[in-house]
Order: sequence, then structure tokens, then C-alpha cells
Amino acid sequence: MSLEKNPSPKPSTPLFLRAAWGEDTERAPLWLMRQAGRYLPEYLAIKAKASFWEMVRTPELAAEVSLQPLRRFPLDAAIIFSDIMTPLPAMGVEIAFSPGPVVADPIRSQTQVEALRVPSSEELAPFLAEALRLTRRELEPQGVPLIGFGGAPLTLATYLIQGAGSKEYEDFRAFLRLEPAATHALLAKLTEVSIRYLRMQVEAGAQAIQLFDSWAGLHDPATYREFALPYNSAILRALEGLGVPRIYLAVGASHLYPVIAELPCEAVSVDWRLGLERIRPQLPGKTLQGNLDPSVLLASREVITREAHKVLRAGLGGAHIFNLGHGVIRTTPPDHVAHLAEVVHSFSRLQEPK
Ligand code: 1CP
Repeated sequence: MSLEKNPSPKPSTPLFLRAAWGEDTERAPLWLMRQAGRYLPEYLAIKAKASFWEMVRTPELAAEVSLQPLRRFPLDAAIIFSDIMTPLPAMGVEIAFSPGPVVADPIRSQTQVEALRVPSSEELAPFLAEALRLTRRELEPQGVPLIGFGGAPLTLATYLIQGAGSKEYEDFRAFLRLEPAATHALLAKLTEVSIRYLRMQVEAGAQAIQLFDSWAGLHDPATYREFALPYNSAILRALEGLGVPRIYLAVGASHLYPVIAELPCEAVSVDWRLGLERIRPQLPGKTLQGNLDPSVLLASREVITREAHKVLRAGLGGAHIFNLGHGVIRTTPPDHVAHLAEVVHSFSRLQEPK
């Protein structure tokens, strides 16, 4: 039988993994979405010499960039440097980064969906498997766990159909209404690819998996139930029993929590629009990950301390992984991240009154 919950994490299990499996830990583990990236001068130094795809496709560079934030800050987990779009070129989609993904020929017909390949897991991203192995080897002595990730089918379809990042994603939302059958066919292919892609990452050493559904919040609950829930559930179920906790992320999706609660995952990464104390009853049995507003890291140290304490206190009473509600903003001063790490590390979840 596959394991719904890790029955007894060993005492030596890293804090991040214990919390991800549902343990109400003595301190909140900390990592940050986009902890590797443009706010770090050492990232920009590599970026000056290599394109984004070169960084992602060169295992040594991807490993180096994944490790950069860990050298600066006492983070409790690393995330492999890659992108949610990484598995898509092997399906036959041409993607450039400028700085976000730009699809050369956006998918706007059933014929284009049918033409998409479903590659074997070996073909999907061999460079990513190697990057994971290299990064794991470096992290092992410090006992820092490594997170693998992928995009949820609906969010991948958002970029594939719209063609690039957008404020409202009107073309995508129209396609979903005009061509529901083609949309479902696309989501089914993306689900199969995601299952192969994420299993490959676990085999290569990823110790937790995060499924990014960044644009799930665009939709009403009925649309989410039809176009997201079955596909996300299939992916998360396919990872069950592999011994890694499964984290699901949605942004701007407070209205969807009652549906998200049905997903077979251990943890849900939530944004700042609702306090954790309000979210917890809506996601029973799930570890909460989040949910500091990333813009707080642009403010003074006093504000960072105060707002981080609010999140830490709201996270009491169940398993909590401290994170931002979305990625680190490009203009974030690195020493503000260092300060946040101090605040989170010195907050005991045992002594604080509830
Ligand atoms: O120019 C640059 O330096 C590229 C900027 C960049 C970076 C640093 C992109 C392009 N992707 C990444 C890395 C990345 N992408 C990580 C690295 C690991 C980390 O440290 O966290 C991760 C987890 C992602 C995942 C990702 N890519 C998501 C899901 C998370 C989220 O932010 O919601 C999404 C939506 C993308 C698409 C994407 N790729 C890049 C950008 C700028 C975007 C967003 C574009 C948009 O929607 O407008």
C-alpha cells in the first residue's frame, strides 16, 4: 500500500521535511520562493555570461545557482534552479525567456495540441536529473534537503495558450470557454508529461516536490474543479508512495481553498491575502507554507521583524513552513533576507503564547 503520510519521520530527518510531513515543529523551517535569482549579485554575474536556458541546461551552472542562496543564508531547504517551462521544448514547443517565458507559436487549436509529443522521462530533461544529482551531493554534508518542482497543467496551459505572461490572460480564458475539449486534451498531455518529469526528479534525488499552480486563482471554483482538480490530483497521486512530501502552490486563490483541500498533498503554499489562522481550518490536515508578502522584504528591518512575527504567530497550532506568499522581488536587498532568516530562526514555536 502506498503511504498517505510518512508514518514516522526519523529524528534525524531535516526540519523542513518533518514540517512538510505534517509535524508541528519546534521552529518553523525557512526557504524562499525564487531564493536563487536576480536579487543576488552572484546570480547576475552568471546571468551576464549565460542565457537563462544555458543556465538551466548546464548542470554545473544550475547546481551553482541553486547553492548560491544557501551560501549566504541559513535556509532550511534548497530548490533546484530550473523553470516550470523546462519540460515543454521536448514536447515540441519553442520557448524563449525575456525575462519571462515567451512561446514562439502559442497553442490555439486542437491540431496543435495533437502535434505535441509526450516524451519519455529520459528525453524530458536529462540535464535537470544531472543538476539534481550534483546539487544533492553538495547539500548532503550540511543535511539541507533539495526540492524539485514543476508547473501544474492549468498554469502551463496558461502560458502555452496565452503565449507569455499577462495581467488578465484573456486569450487563455477565452480559449478555455471556446475550446473546452482541446483544453482538456492539452491538460491531459501536460499531466502525463508532468508525472514523468516529477518522478524523474525524485529518482535523481529531489526530496520534496512542489507543484506550482501560479495562475489557478484566475478561475472560479467550478472552473477550477473542472480544469485543474482532476489533473493536479492525478499528478499528486502518481507521486504518492515515493517517500517525498508533496507541496501544492496557488496564488490569489483563497476562494479555492475548499476545493484545494481535496488535493492529495501534504502541504499547501499560500499567499498573504488571508492570515494563516484563517486558512488553517480551510485546509485541514495540511501543512501550511507561507505567507509573508514579498514586498515586506523591501521595507525596514523593523517592519520585516514585525510582519514576520505576525506570520509566525498566525502559523502556530499546526505544521508551518515559513516562506513568502510568492517569489522574492528582484529589488530585494540581500541583507534583508539575512535579517528575515535571523527573525525566523530565533522564533521558538514552543514558547510563544498562542
Ligand atoms: O532573467 C532572469 O534571470 C530569469 C528570471 C527567472 C528565474 C530566476 C525565470 C523566468 N525563472 C526563474 C527561476 C525559477 N522559476 C525558479 C527557480 C527556483 C527558485 O529559486 O525559486 C522557479 C521555482 C520558477 C518557477 C516559475 N517560473 C513559476 C512558478 C512560480 C511563480 O513565480 O509563480 C512561474 C510562473 C514561472 C514562469 C516564469 N519564468 C521566468 C519568469 C520571469 C516567469 C514569470 C513570468 C510571468 O508570468 O510574467
